[in-house]
Amino acid sequence: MSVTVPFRFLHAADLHLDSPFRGLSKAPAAVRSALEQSTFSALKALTELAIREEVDFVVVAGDLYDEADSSLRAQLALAREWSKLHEHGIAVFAIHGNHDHMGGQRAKLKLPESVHIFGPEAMSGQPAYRRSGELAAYIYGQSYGRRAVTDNIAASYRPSAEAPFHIALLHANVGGDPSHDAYAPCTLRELTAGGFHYWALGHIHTRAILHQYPHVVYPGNVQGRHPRETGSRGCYIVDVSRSGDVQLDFRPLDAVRWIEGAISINGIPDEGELLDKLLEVSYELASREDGRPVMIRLKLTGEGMLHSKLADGAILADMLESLQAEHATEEETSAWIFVYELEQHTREQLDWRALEEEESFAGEMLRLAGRLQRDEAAWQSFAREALSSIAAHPKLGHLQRGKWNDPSKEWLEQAIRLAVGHIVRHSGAGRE
Ligand SMILES: [Mn+2]
Repeated sequence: MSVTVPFRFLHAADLHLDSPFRGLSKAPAAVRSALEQSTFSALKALTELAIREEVDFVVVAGDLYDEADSSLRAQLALAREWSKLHEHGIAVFAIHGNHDHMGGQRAKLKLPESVHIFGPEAMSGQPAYRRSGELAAYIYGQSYGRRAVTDNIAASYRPSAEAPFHIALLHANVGGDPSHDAYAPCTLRELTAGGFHYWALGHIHTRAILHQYPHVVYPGNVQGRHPRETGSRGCYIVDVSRSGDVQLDFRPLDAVRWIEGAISINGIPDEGELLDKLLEVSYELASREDGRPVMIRLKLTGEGMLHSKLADGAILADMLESLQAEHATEEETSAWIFVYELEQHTREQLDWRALEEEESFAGEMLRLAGRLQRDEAAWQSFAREALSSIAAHPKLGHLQRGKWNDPSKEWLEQAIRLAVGHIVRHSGAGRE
């Protein structure tokens, strides 16, 4: 395939403007306000990126607003940012998704004429031009008219015009991702067979390139909205060459990043050293996020003498507070660190070697685990038998995506530590 002219566009989705951040009443004011501003900051970063990278146009695949009855603040922000793009000759093509469907209440704000929002009735198409005026592509889309669109709208998408390149905007759950609502369900196969060159998707918040030539792409959301949306969030800059080559370049836009890390208590003698270690690890984690403010969840793992102290919730809470206080001193800088949660996953320190020799149920279990560790075939058949009822269960079987049939040795390690730990705790055996 060859296109008439090379061009560049920006693909984003799921801006979720004015997302609320709940459950952070104890966070310092600077942290709370940065989070409240974060979706707006990401939008501004998007505008700046589009201008700096001299893209020809921007496509946004739904969930511009977090709520269908969107706040005036969110609408004003979008109108303001898109006016800036308009001034730079950058057109915007967008659809509404389930969060910001067109059935909601909105002020009638005037958007620049270079912004095109696709309607909810049916798929329609629009020409997209390079900033220098040549026709670059046709863009197609259909917005949600109500929250729950459960029919396959992709099935009605057709490339209609004689354009050199066809870009389809779609807010949908492709392939039935169970972690997101099954809106506008469709399969990857349907999309790749549809005659489009690039499916600019939205809805799933974790970026993924599902297919190349034709490209089927989720850019993910532009800002993590809660602790489970970890890691960098942003958009793709897409370059289409004269010969039809498509190149994607991910660019982060997030203003605050949610991350997590784990610290083992093995060998740490007291709370003072643990606090030092927690500080060190949080700096180390934050330093990998190119100077962005970070929200960190730290998990305490391992076995050691601190376990029994940490099992006391009050000490854990004190530890978290001290850690937050240490970080609060740098709050003035733009790259602040806030540890919002300290999770306790530690275990009692056991004398595993003595236990393995012991004539007890725990000892017998440890010896069995040892034999299974050494004998792959024995482990496979043992695990399959033990897990067969879960694998056959109509709902549970989907968890872990069929990994029940390929049991990991790590499970054995985790299971034996958990089981023996419980037994010992209730019998008093094997303690150091
Ligand atoms: Mn969304």
